[in-house]
Amino acid sequence: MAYGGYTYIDKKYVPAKDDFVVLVWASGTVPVEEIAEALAAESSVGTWTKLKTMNEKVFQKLKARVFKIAKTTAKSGLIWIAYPLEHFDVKNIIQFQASVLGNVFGLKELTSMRILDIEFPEKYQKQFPGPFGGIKGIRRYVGTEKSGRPHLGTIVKPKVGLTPREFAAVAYEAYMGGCDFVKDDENLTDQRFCPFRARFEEMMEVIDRVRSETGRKVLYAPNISDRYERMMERLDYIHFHGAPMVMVDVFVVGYSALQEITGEARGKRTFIHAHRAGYAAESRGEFGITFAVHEKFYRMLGVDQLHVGTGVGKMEGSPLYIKRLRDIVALQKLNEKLYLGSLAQEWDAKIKPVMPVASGGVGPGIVDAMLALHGKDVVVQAGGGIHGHPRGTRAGAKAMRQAIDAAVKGIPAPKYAKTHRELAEALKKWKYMPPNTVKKLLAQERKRAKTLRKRALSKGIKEIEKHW
Ligand code: CAP
Ligand code: MG
Repeated sequence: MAYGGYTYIDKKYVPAKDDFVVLVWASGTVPVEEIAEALAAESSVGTWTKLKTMNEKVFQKLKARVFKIAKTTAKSGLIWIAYPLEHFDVKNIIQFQASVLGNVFGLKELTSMRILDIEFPEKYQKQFPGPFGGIKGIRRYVGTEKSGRPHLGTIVKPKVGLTPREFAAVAYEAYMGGCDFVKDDENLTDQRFCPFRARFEEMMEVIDRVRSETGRKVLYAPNISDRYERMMERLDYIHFHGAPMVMVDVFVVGYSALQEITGEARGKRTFIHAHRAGYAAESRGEFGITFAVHEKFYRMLGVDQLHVGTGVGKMEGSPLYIKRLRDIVALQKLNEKLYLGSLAQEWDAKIKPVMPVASGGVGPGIVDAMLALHGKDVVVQAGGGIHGHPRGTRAGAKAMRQAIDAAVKGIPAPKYAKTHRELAEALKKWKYMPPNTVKKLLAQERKRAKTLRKRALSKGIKEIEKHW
């Protein structure tokens, strides 16, 4: 088997310490070995035909090596590819994308392809700074290092339309009800009805007021997403005013600008809240990149808070899959859990843990179940679940805080609600989801890991997706 006159399959190859390992699902109109050859060639040194310009030294030094294939059918399966570190430019994520996440998607013999995971070697990680604050830094700022409780955040709703003063008034109520964190929505930036600076100034007043009335330090993440110059200008502006955090729609902004922003923000000791709007466009179809891959880049570049999904709310992702996405940003070391299409990952010490954000359809009724999955190192973030409370934002935030307190104490929300009015009102409007379903599911999957792994190997992406 070969592609363009060269062969890239080497089943005896053992990935070196500095290699990247990429796990791919692919199916096509030709045997899976041929697909594997094509992927390895096109993403490294090869092309469709033999080259007069190729030499053995270049080929051996820079080629990608397919070291394992698990066939599902003759024309589909999981493929493991190793890439040498030298193949990749220093600190250049764009070049990485153009190689590993590039042309391969367009090869016409493919009928489906997913980049399921990438294991990044330590040497590559070391080229990046990692988060400036991450979980620890944010906790230090808010003052929750000791208690270790989950943070409560909100997105001001409606998403767009409020004036700066109206926006800040909603935020004030949210903080006073117990929110640690308020953010703009992903589609609110600098529109005429709510200019960035006017909103920011109103918010600074609110934050000072909350500080003087309660003694609490709370956070606000203004959405700076825009073309590069504007983002830099806004970063300067908020820094000049002594504010500690910005928000970026990281996926749609793209890596090139994001890398500049994270670098600049780090120099200014500014936290970054990373919203992932748009990521699902490339992870829910026949061709795509799993969000786990992007998370790893975001962590290396150094965002401090990152949306990872809830597992039980309104957005896609099963509990087990979301647990994996959460662990990738929050833990220092991950074992291989192949049945879910994942690889092992060990993070360099300076690539610190990022605070996961669980958001999307969150209300007091699902906090128990959500924390059973996420643990305490998480921002529990609710928009509709706070501003939709029958008695408004302040009561909504109180109800959320009560739900979090109950979960941390191990008391079911309905029981806690007997002595907590706001929670009781919320549970009348929104259903309660007991945590047992999530706990059972996680335990079962863990127990059946071996069987699931075998089935995933024999049945491929459809089987893996069942657990996503
Ligand atoms: C949540 C949210 C967030 C999503 C993003 C929204 O509002 O503000 O953007 O959570 O999804 O606009 O939907 P609600 P994800 O609390 O009212 O649902 O975190 O999965 O990227
Ligand atoms: Mg939103």
